[in-house]
Amino acid sequence: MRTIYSPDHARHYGQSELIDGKLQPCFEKPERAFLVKARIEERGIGPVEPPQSFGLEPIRRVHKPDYVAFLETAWAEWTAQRGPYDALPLVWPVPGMRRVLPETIDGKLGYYSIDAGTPITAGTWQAIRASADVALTGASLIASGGERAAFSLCRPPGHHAGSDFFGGYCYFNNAAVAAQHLRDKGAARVAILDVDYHHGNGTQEIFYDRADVLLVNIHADPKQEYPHFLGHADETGTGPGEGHNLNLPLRWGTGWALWSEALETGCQKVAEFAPDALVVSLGVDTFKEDPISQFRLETEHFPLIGQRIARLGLPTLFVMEGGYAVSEIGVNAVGVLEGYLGG
Ligand code: SS9
Ligand code: ZN
Repeated sequence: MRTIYSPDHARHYGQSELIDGKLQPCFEKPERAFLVKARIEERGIGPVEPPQSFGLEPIRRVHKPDYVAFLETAWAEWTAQRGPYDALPLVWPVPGMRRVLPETIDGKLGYYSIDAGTPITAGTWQAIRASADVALTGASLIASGGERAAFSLCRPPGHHAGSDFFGGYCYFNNAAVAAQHLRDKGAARVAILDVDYHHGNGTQEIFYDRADVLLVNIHADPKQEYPHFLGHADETGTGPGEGHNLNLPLRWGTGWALWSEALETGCQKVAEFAPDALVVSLGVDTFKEDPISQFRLETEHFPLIGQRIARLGLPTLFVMEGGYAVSEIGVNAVGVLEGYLGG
């Protein structure tokens, strides 16, 4: 399997995030992608290749133009109005207020975000463009029919980013950009299977009213876990998208027995939809030792995930999402790919 990887991810290196009432070192750090790449090479999964440049047009197919423009200039605006240190938002337009775009950077940061854990740094723009290109390059390998499967080693991750907001360490929704690209290159129906520990609220927001993209999410119950305000089981899609969103929330402490049942349910839903291609939002923060998560999957379970996905028999793009147990992220992420290849 070919892996797409750009060293430009390392240009995004946040100093701190607001978590548990404290400013702490960012869990989402360059080392994550370095270690996944090293494990790909160690296990001989296949070539590691740089992305092609796709420009902003395929990104604008799922993100609003004003949001894309904001991300491009946010660092310059922040440094001009504040200083040369990371930008974080701190006030949001909740219901009861008005979402009218402010003129100053503090207001814009709140307007375009959902949390204070997702810094904008000097190299964020370059890194998020590279990450989207990594997803798009992987998608085009699948779309051309040349490859049955590919791995887009994206960083920063994407599934919390919506059509016009960032958060949860995510800026551009790489999996959504890839899924839309597959549609635009001829796939009539695309399914996205999100196995990250956290609900992919951004992906859901982007495709919620669409019948051509099925989204299945297996994640920690939002009543207990981030992102808290989306990801409930009764969210099934709207309008033409009704029935094309399946949320499978699970309680803290979930281990392989219950998690794999949800995977089975999710895979059956994908199979019924009979898509032309599958995008897997591959987070491995379901691991029992993940520092910010509360599921209990073990290293031996990750290949089983890949095996089950392989049984769907679909052209498959794996897109890297979360996973913060840095010493194990490579073993677990590549474990899924090895299970897929052997399954
Ligand atoms: C948990 C705070 C979580 C954001 C997590 C984003 C994960 C992206 N107490 N903060 S995969
Ligand atoms: Zn996650």
